[in-house]
Amino acid sequence: MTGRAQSQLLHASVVAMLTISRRVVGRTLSRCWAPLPTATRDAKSHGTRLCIIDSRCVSTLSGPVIRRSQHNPQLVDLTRAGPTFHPEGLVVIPDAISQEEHDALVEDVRGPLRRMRLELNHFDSVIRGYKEITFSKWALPGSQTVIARVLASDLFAPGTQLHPNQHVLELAPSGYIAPHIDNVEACGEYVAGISLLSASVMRFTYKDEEVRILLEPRSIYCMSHAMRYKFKHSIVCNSSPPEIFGSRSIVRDRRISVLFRDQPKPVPPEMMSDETDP
Ligand SMILES: O=C(O)CCC(=O)C(=O)O
Repeated sequence: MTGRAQSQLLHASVVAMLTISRRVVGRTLSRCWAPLPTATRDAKSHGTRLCIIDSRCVSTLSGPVIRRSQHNPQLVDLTRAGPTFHPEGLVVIPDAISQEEHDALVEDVRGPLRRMRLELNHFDSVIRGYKEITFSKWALPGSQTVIARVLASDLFAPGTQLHPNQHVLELAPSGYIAPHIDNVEACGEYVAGISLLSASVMRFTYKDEEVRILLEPRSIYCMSHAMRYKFKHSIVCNSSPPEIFGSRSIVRDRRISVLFRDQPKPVPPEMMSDETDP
């Protein structure tokens, strides 16, 4: 049997298996996300990708696989980078989700965000002008597909235990995220984010080194290694004159991000930040 025939057979059997399991899982699909303690990527077959959560198959999906190889280096500004920059630790994938998927995510979080007040100051003073929720009730098929596609991507090393919920952060046009390192007691090695609505620039700083990335709507970024542990990251506030990235002038408007993090794990000693907090 040729490799192609073998993969077609595998594909057909997987589709048949999923058709049966989807009949069983059926309408409980969206509720499956919430109560489960961990989400582990991955299981893949040709053309059909399965999302395994605690060994239960809850979703099939179609659409392109999200792969690290889709990283676009033009979205990373290394003009002021130094020796601590870790290329593998910063992936930016443009057009990672479709416009329909983007709109589904925005629609799913619209109600919960609308009911919240804009917070002017985060408890640790890191964020200003924002709303945030922990979210798991993705109801629209487009949103569920995005979540499953991210879990099935190769952004996270195999076996990574992702938090089952996503962190959704809305930033007002006048809001900003000050330079910070995510609490290592709350999350592990990865922070990945899908950007919605408005383009923005994220800045990574470590001592006198700086790296900037351009986050377009529908893109996904993933930070890890030194970029997560040593560099502080921030989303700059709208300034006049506006932030220039390449030939573009970026004026951020209202922005929503959907963030994926993994469970806390020991920080490798060489990754300990030796910078003092601001
Ligand atoms: O909104 C984002 O993409 C980044 C959020 C962030 O910096 C954080 O939650 O630590």
